[in-house]
Amino acid sequence: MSTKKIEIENFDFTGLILKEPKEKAVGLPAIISSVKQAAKYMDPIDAFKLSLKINQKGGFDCPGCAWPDPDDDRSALGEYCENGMKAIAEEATKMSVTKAFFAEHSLADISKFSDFKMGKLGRLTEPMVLRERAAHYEPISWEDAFNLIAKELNALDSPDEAIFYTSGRTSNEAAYLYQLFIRTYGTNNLPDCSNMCHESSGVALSHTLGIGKGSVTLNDLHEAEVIMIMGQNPGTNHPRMLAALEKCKHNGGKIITVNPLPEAGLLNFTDPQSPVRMIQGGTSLTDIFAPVKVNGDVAFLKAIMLLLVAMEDANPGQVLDWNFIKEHTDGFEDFLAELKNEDIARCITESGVDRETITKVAQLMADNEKIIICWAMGLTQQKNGVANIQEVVNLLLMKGAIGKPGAGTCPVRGHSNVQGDRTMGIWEAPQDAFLDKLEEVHGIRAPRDHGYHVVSAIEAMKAGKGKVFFAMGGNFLSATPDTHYTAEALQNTHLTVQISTKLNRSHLVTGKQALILPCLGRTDKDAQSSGEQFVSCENSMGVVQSSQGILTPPSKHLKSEVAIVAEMARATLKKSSIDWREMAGNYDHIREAIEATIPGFEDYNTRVRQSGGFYLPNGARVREWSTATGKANFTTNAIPHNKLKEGEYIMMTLRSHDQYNTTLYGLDDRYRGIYSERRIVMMNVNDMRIRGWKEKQVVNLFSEFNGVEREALNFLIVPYPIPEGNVATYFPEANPLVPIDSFADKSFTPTSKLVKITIESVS
Ligand SMILES: Nc1nc2c(c(=O)[nH]1)N[C@H]1C(S)=C(S)[C@@H](COP(=O)(O)OP(=O)(O)OC[C@H]3O[C@@H](n4cnc5c(=O)[nH]c(N)nc54)[C@H](O)[C@@H]3O)O[C@H]1N2
Ligand SMILES: Nc1nc2c(c(=O)[nH]1)N[C@H]1C(S)=C(S)[C@@H](COP(=O)(O)OP(=O)(O)OC[C@H]3O[C@@H](n4cnc5c(=O)[nH]c(N)nc54)[C@H](O)[C@@H]3O)O[C@H]1N2
Ligand SMILES: [Mo]
Repeated sequence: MSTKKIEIENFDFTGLILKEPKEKAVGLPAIISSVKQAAKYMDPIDAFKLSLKINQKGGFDCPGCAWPDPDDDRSALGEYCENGMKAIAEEATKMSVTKAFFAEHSLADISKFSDFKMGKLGRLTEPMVLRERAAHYEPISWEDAFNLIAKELNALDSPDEAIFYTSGRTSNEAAYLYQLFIRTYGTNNLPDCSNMCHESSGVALSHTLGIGKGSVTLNDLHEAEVIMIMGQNPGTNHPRMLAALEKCKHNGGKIITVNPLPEAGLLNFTDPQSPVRMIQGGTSLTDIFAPVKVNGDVAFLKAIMLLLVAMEDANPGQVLDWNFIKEHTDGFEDFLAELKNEDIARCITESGVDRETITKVAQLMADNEKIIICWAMGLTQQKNGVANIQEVVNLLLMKGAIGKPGAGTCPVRGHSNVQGDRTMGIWEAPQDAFLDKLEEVHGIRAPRDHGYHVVSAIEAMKAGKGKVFFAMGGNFLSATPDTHYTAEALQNTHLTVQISTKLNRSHLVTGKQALILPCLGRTDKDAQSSGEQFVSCENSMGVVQSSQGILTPPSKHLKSEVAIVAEMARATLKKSSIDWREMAGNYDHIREAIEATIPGFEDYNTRVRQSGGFYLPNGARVREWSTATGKANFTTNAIPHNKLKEGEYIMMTLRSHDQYNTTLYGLDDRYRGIYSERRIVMMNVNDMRIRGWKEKQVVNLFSEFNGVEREALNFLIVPYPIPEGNVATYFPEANPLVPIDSFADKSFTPTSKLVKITIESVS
């Protein structure tokens, strides 16, 4: 028996180097950076083959982000981007983790590796089991692994004691089959990464517009007169979005950026596919930069709306879209009355943006009709995440800027198929209509009680009510809030199972027993009994497209996610009337079931084979409102107050340029000028001066919430242009500070961008 400790965090510094933050994104340095990454970790022929197929019609869907591909012409070089290439290099690496590695290294040994080093070990190659009290993982046959899962699942007092997490890379086919298995087994415990991501968008948009997805298409972005980008860093996280913004500017559009940080990618951009423009120096993207305080967005939006109302009063009929408001919306009177109660001076102060800038933004909104608002985690991961997005909707509704060309809502999704997974029924709170259909199509009885989301799943495991934890991808331990609390929760279970491509810390912090089930990735060929298969994914704008890998898998022991689910279902559900093997043998059969169950997938097998795929129906896009009122709803939302005591700061946790969530491509954050170190805290120089602190000062961070103290030790201060009172750290290093019980109202999304902390100098 091993008594050695599993490390949950790694505190070592790696050698901080600071340079001036960049004012320009992409261009030549981006190409060099991704080529270096590919050259270092991939076979050169594989790298070349993949670069030609990425996001091409009939190619594979980049496992990076969920940004859509152009409907028409796509660059011959592939819809290429630096971070897409890095995502691929990470998956198509020539390195691999074999049974010899696990024989040599105990869990305790591996846990001493940094996350960066662990990721670089390469692809997982065969199923492994961690027996009770063992110090090492050992090989297990697939059959024994499925039998172990079946035994544990069937031994539970209730199916609700099992929890099935999903990350957002899972294809439509695997996701549909997975939820079908889970519901046939008998639970709706389907937490997913959306719970930590765009759940606030889903909740807000469903209530106000009747669909939890955005309303715009890529062409709308090209056509917009004004695009406002809130709480999003596309230069790093959605690089191909910059090309759409550039097109918008080229067509005369204006861009407003609302962000506490002057993110490089939004200031200036050079398209890597345009050598001429690369030499010319690129396009300046942002016309107005509004540096809001963290969580100042409701106040900011209300200030703009108050100015619009004032302009409308001065010029009746010139500013607001009365026809739209009358015909399509509900609740305008109440909304307006509440809005007029707000004091504009107070809104401006609370937003952190000066009056002049806010007036300029309001003027642009007043003068134009085709307006798009884009947002990501800066708005959703807040206590008032749902309110943030409802205010975004209010502003668009006043202007009638939804459901017409060049206008609408644009929540920019994260994982490449996170939106598709939800469409497929990966949701702890499924609608009855969906469950009715599932029952009808498959002759099963679907459970009706809603299941656990991420936060309640952790609480359930902590309380001993969640006994088997299953993860379809992802890195639950490191991605969730309150890392040490989550670790205790996972360690409380009987069995943890991870279907994964790469080793991560969730494989080390386990239940009494643990399984690693290695699977094929997006870039791998997927051969089943009827031949080679393709899968399909839905991007941020509701386009469903096929994706087919082209590389020989890194090991012959890998199974596809679909095959794993099917075999697990066969082992667990002895009397199931569903032919799991037939579906796994030919994914067309899964798509037939999807077509029968979910609206919008008519002729799925034909249309998914069409070049470029097809659009799913979207009510908001055509002004059909599936809301309780049958109209688009205005809402009223209070301005949040974050009173800080002396020495308190609001911390947001961000992605660096060299990471994909918990996967670290490298240790640099090139655009922000922060190199070779991740244990940093960005701080305003005035705040530093008050405390007498210098650049690279070593500090510890503490958060106190509902009487519980949390800490994250050993961080280096980086002076940065961030509003006073706000600080920024990287995710996942700062996750131990995010309280488990601090989540957004209504959406339960952890407040990863709103953590009150104190900071103490170490020396
Ligand atoms: N290369 C790469 N691509 C990715 C990912 C990755 O890790 N790496 N992750 C994927 C995933 S899952 C997701 S969800 C997306 C995430 O994409 P983003 O949401 O762009 O990612 P974050 O780093 O969380 O950045 C949030 C931005 O919000 C700003 N912000 C923070 N607080 C506030 C606030 O109160 N108000 C406003 N207005 N802004 C605020 C921050 O300064 C930052 O610019 O990216 C996806 N794409
Ligand atoms: N503090 C803080 N916490 C956050 C956030 C934040 O901004 N701040 N962001 C949140 C957000 S937006 C999200 S989406 C979550 C992300 O949470 P997750 O989705 O759980 O985390 P990832 O790091 O994306 O998961 C990476 C792992 O997925 C596995 N993987 C990769 N590709 C595949 C595949 O094709 N199939 C399978 N089966 N496995 C694969 C690999 O083993 C890899 O180690 O984190 C959330 N956590
Ligand atoms: Mo995400």
